[in-house]
Order: sequence, then structure tokens, then C-alpha cells
Amino acid sequence: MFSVALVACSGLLAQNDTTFVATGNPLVKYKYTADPAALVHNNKVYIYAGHDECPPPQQRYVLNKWCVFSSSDLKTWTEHPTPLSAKDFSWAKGEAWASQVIERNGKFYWYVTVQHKDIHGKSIGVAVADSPIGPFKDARGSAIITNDMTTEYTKISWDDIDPTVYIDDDGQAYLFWGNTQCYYAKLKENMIELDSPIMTVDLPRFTEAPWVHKRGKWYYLSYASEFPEKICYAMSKNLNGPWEYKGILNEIAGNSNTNHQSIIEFKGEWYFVYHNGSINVDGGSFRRSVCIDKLYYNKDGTMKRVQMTSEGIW
Ligand code: FUB
Repeated sequence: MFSVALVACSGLLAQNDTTFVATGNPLVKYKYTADPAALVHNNKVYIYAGHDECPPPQQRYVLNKWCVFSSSDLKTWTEHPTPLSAKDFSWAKGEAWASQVIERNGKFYWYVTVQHKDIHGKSIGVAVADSPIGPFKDARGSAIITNDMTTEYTKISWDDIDPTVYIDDDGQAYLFWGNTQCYYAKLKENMIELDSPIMTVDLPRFTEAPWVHKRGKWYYLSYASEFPEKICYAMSKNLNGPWEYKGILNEIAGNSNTNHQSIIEFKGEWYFVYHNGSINVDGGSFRRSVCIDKLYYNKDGTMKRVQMTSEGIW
């Protein structure tokens, strides 16, 4: 691993990137990283992750900011300066839980989970930037989803977490999220306002972490199931369902109660990006690490169960 200090020609602006070569799972070995959301843009993969900062031996979620890593070959990676913190949302108390970045019309929208200051429970915010590595700023000045918007479905205060966004072939964007109940809603073209009532998807033993992707004519909705979490999935030919449950995609991740996946296609291959708790000696459910393994499909479009490996894709 080595650090590069770049001084932009415009003068005082300094940027500190860290570059490293992947040597197997976990991908990042010098800090704890969780809830990976991968994005493919202009022949590069970006991984957005929360920074697990819980000091051992404590066992609780301590996440204040997110990080971003990029690579054009999945081998050599660059960590860019922290592009976003939970407190960049003036209405948030903190707690940088799971998130996802998506591009639309040259802008990058980062949907995040945070704890609201004034409204009890978790909320979803959205930040925007002109570049996938930021700088990002709050796009609305308020949460797009708050806990009080979903109390008719569940009374828990942490059900509005883990946003994932998908733009369908007709240009309609959808926001999915949830814990114990999977929710979804249409987004306006501006990506920062809802364009439908909140709807639900009923998925067997849904815990959290929905992720939507498409391959050919099939939509896939993968999600964390039960606790400790396995990743399960359902398939449909329509984003609005009906979804057909297809079973387990990934077993419980080593040494971690959570598993939080994202799925991407890059240069003709499919990848399953998730976290485990495998860093010795302090790794675990609250000090997690991003991993990457290959994802394969069967002829009928179903996905083969992921084989988690120490070697990873390298
Ligand atoms: O990192 C905090 C929470 O743990 C995430 O929001 C969930 O998906 C689980 O991974």
C-alpha cells in the first residue's frame, strides 16, 4: 500500500489517495469496511462502503462516514479521500449505515441510511456530486424517507434503512429499502423526490439489504435473510413484481452476523461484493471487511450459490 499526495494545478487543493494491490479476501486490509455498494462507470468499478470504527472489544455499530475505492482492473485499487459523512446531512445525528450510489444524466446520487436528529428512527438521505468520487453534498436539505412514513407497516424505528436504487429501461427510477419489511417507491426524474406512494414487496424471511439488478429479461431482488444473515433472492420479469423466491444465494458470511451484498457486471463477468468479519484478531460483526467473489448463472437465469473464498477473484 502506498499513499500519493497530489497537488492540483489550481493551487492549494490537495488530494490524498491511497493505492493498494488486492491480495485476496478481504479486499481492504488496513481498515474495516462494511455494506459495500458497487458501481460500474466508464470502465471503472467504484465501491462505496461504510467505515466500521467500533474500538475492540466493544460490540456495536460505530460508523460515522463512508469511503470510496475505485479500480479499472479489480486488482489495483485507489481509496479516495472520504467523500461523505453522516453529519454532512445537517438534519442527521450520525450513523453512516448502508448506502448506494447511482449515476443519472452525469450526476451521481448517493442514497444513505442515517439517524435523524428530530424524527425518531432511521432515515434515508440523498447526496449529489458531479463525479463518482465527490465532493458530495446533501441534495435536498431533508430526508427523502423518515420512519414516520412507514409506521403503518411496522412499528420498529430501524425499518427505513439500506436504500438501493434502480433505473428501469424506460427511465423510471425506483428506490427500494427496508428492514423486516421491504419497501419501494418510484422516484421523480430529479432523483430526489418520491413519485408514488410507498409500496411493499413480500419476500420470505426478509431482514434487510435489498439490491436490484437485471440480466437479460430477468430482474433480480437479492436481500439479507434471517439473522445471522444469508443472502437470498427472488426473480421477476417486472420491477413491480410479482417476485418469485429462488432461495439462498450466499450462506452466512464468516465471523459476521451481516452479509450485505451488491452485484455488478464488469467487462463481461459478474461479481458478488459483500462483507465478512475475517480480519484477525479483532474482525467480527462490528468490524467488517469487504470481499469480492465471482457470481455465475444457470441456463434458466437462476443464480448459482456464491462460493465465498479467501483467494477472492485474484
Ligand atoms: O452497517 C449497519 C447495518 O448493518 C446495515 O445498514 C445493514 O445492512 C447491516 O449490514
